[in-house]
Amino acid sequence: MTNAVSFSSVSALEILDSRGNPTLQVRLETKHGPVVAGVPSGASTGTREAVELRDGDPDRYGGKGVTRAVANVDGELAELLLGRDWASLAELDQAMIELDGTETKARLGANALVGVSMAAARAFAGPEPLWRSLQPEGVEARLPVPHLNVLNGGVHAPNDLDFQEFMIAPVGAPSLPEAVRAGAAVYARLRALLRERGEVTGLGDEGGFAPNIAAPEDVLRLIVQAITESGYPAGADGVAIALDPAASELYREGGYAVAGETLTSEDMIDRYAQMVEDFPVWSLEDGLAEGDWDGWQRLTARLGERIQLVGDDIFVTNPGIIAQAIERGIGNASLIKLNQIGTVTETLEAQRVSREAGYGQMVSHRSGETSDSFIADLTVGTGTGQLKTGAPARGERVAKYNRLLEIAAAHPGLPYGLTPGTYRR
Ligand code: 2PG
Ligand code: MG
Repeated sequence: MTNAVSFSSVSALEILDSRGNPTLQVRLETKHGPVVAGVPSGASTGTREAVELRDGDPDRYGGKGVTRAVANVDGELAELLLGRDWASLAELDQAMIELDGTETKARLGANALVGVSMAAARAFAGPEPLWRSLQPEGVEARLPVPHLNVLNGGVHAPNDLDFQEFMIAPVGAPSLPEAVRAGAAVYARLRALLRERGEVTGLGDEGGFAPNIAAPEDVLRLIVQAITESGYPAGADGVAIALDPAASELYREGGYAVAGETLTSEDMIDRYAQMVEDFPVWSLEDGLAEGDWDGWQRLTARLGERIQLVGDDIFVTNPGIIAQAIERGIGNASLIKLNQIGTVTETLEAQRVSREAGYGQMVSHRSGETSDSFIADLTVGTGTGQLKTGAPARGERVAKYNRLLEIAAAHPGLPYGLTPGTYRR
């Protein structure tokens, strides 16, 4: 990101995301040609995320239209960006933050800002691969272990399952292509097992199957069976499991609702401890709700040496919140989502704060996605070693895995796997 960049046109278009909801596509013209970005959108969002600007007009897309955010790109943001040179992405992102003027990017919309920021990152990369231009100094680039979400519940699927995501992580694979192959094999075997059991094999929002199985332990048993029947060891030397219960969504007055029971934070922690005993679960994201900081502290004290504990809704990719959580001994890894904070520069800052504290990092898609593969490059360049971007199926999910395969083929020297020191158990 060394050469100055200027733009001759800045515009956005209202397009559809993978759930059929409107989102933005941003397009910037540079003297080297156009750069484009598609904006993701979550369903199980943290309350402290940057604000997605929606029209609220019930007559269009049930209020979810983004014409105001589009108008902000075409209007105020275009006016800001055009007619001058930009020395760096950091400078451009900072100018957008100041123009917006709110803590949460609510005035112009985080969806407008993040789209411009992602497209601008591509402009700054120029002919260089995007991942390389995002690589911080002193950080080793690497191909990540894909965390493939093969079974969906919670707000991502209309089934009986309360836990949101069951991911398979080929941590023992020798290379990225072999990891993708393992993911696809286990996914296919899981489909066959569900069919044999007479379960539905319809898909949830992230491409995982959405059967009517309520108990998370029953799902874990099935996934372990799918892994071993595909010919892989279940665990560190083969395919491990990562969970995202998205516990903020389970939390009601008085406790966590899981498979018809109401559980306290302590019950939840006991339940996870047992799962870790019984199954090759290596990573747990949002095991407790975003407001349950005391519970998170106890969860970390109990399991933090044993497995990865990832903060998503609780951290919202916010460098300040992550710093507070580190201070309080909460979690040991951050989930990284561009649109939770709203610019690429602040995302890189959240990653720096995490890295310097020795926290692991998993880059993530949103449940509403486009075919944009930006996060694949972000993951490689920042060397996080982990990317979750849904099932090995559905175009908007495989766009990211396929981009990783392209990077792997073009740069055979890149290491594959978890960042050294991040695997626990
Ligand atoms: C999550 C995400 C992505 P959403 O909870 O981690 O899988 O879901 O985009 O709906 O917030
Ligand atoms: Mg999550």
